[in-house]
Amino acid sequence: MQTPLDLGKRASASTYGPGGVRAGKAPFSAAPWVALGATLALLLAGCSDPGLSSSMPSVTSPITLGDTSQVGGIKPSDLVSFKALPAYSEPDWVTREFVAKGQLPPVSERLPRQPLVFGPAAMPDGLGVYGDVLRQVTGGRPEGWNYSAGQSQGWGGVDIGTMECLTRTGPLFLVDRDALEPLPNLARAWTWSRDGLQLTMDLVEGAKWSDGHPFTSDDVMFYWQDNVLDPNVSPLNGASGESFGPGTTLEAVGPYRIRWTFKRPFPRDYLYQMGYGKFCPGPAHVLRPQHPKYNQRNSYQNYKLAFPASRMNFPTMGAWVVTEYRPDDILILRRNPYFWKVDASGRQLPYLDEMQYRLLGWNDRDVQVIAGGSDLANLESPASFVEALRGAAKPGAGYRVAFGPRTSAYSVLMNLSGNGWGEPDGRAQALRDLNRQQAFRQAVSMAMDRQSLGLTQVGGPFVKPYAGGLLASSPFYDASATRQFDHDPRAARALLRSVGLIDRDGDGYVNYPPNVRNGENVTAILTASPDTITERTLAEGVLLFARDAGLRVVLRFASGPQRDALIASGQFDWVLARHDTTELTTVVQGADALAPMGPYTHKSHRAGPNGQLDLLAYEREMVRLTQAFIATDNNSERRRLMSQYQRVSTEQVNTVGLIQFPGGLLIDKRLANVPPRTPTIMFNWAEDALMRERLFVPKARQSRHELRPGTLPGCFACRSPASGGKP
Ligand code: BQZ
Repeated sequence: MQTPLDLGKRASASTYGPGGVRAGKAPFSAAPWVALGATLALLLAGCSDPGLSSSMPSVTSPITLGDTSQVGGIKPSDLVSFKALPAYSEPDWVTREFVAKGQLPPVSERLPRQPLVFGPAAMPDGLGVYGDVLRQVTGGRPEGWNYSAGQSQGWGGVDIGTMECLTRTGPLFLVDRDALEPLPNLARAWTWSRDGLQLTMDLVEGAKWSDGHPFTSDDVMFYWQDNVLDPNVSPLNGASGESFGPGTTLEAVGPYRIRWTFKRPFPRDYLYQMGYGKFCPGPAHVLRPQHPKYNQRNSYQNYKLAFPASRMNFPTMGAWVVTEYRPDDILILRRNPYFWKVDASGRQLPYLDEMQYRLLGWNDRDVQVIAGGSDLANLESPASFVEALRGAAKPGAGYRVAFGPRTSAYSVLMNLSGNGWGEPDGRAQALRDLNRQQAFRQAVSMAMDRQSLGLTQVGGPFVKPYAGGLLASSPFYDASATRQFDHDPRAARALLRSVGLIDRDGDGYVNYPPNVRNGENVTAILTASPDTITERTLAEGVLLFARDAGLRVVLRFASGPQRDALIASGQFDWVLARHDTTELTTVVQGADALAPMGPYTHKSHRAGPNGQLDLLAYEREMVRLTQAFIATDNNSERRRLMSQYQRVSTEQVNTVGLIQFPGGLLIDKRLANVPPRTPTIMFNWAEDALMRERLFVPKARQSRHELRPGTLPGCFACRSPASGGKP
């Protein structure tokens, strides 16, 4: 699909590759896209699928892209519970080729005393059958398997398929709002002490890693003490001691019991932090021997890099294990023979024997499903919606499109640190001083034409303006408390003038006052990812609309890990940020990201070299409101607090919201048990919300896409016959 901005024309002399810098000149028109809406209704007809059983809701009205209220209503215990079942089973080929040949103990011995059992509410298409493969694509690349020390497995849901955490939040979009609490997972049950200062958690007794080694509290304590609390180690997804509250302690009170002690009573919000991505322990029996505390020959860098992506069969607690990796080509994962979850009939999960990840670009994810080369993709780039719908509407199309609630968004984050975070040079410091002025932030917001920014992506009802703050789909959203700054370049210029910014040299851009930076042009560098069309066109749009208000914006494109590093180290003026966390929708999960709660916790405002966090007055108010929200369970009080939060954050333009839209899923029609209206991102990414271990393909529809049928992961540390001698 051709982006409206047609970069070719303008990009001649001044363009550099990713990370390069470019200044924009010509204005653009959005009109051609408006007419697109009408054709959409036709295209949406292609979203339902007669093939699956009648209980599978067809996506007939994806246009109702409203809040999340329709989704949910299920009791947590109807989704998952822990109990012993009369009998267990596994795929016949596992029994025949492995158990019968003494290469594996019987399934009943591989499962815990009381495995996790998925209830009927988790099976919209009923109990599944074994077989087939789930093919996906990721634009990331595996760095290695030491998640505890910060290595990514390539994102795109790879780690969500291999890592298991104490609690689980992804499927919470299905849960009754009044019963909302993270689901039990590796922590199968928990009890609070009377005063709420202690939380005792029971782990799944008898669960094992995919190499058969027992999972115990030792794995939990190694992750906590020697990774989360070790200042030399930064687990992936940013877990730190602060994530669970200052002064919080954790102890093992038995091989299957742990106890938290907190400084404030009943901090239930930490149960969300114990889900994906902050408390997913790794295999201590493999990691500890490489940790410098236990192996003096190793540095912390050695420890981090001790398990490169080229090493196969790294032990997991997840449904699948990585058994093959061809760089820049493919990751193959095979079913974990020790997976500790079953369906209500005692069938050990997963149903799908293999998962494949093609290693391509982020834009290839939906393209590959449309082309029949992949089975599942998050449709998170509005610029691809039309093509995806057009493809699905074709007779005999192999996939369908399922839109979820409007939980995706983009905004511009401004670096609000005035005291040196990211070691700004003179130019950057002058810009930070402007970022810290309300009138300047409001001027930037008024400069943005959100309607047109939306239309550059896709026409029709999908994309809505986003004012910043909580997303409209949030149960805590209060429209009356949301200050919208509509597009008004003239008023924006007036606000810039009110802070002394006028175009003194007639080049169309406003200048600093003569005593600041010798009165040079104000220049803001906008850091954005080049990975998707959506991010590239939005960045261009911000540049052009800012220019219309007289503000010079320069684009700096930086990809995935590089961009994440620039942001984490504070080396940015402005960042085009995709909303890929949970706090602005769910609020209850990740609430501590709503404001700069600690010196090193917030995405766009951290402490300077002196360790001091120079909060603005409104930020202090947002911190106070967030603390009050976290400290109360009273829902009406929580709604009142979030209404105040919304008023402050949008009035102050804490972030410059741009667009909000529903994410979707592209799903191969042969896949069953896909919950209706699965959000692309809400309590976690769709790859978790979907509970992929219970997806299945009816026998009659099973494909021949499996690459390694009849094989199981080998063991990691030894050369065993089971893996045909492969390590
Ligand atoms: C989903 C997600 C699963 C990370 C990543 C990626 C990294 C960021 C972010 C998303 C990808 C997909 O997001 O875009 O749809 O599959 O993986 O983990 O953008 O570069 O660092 O925060 O979650």
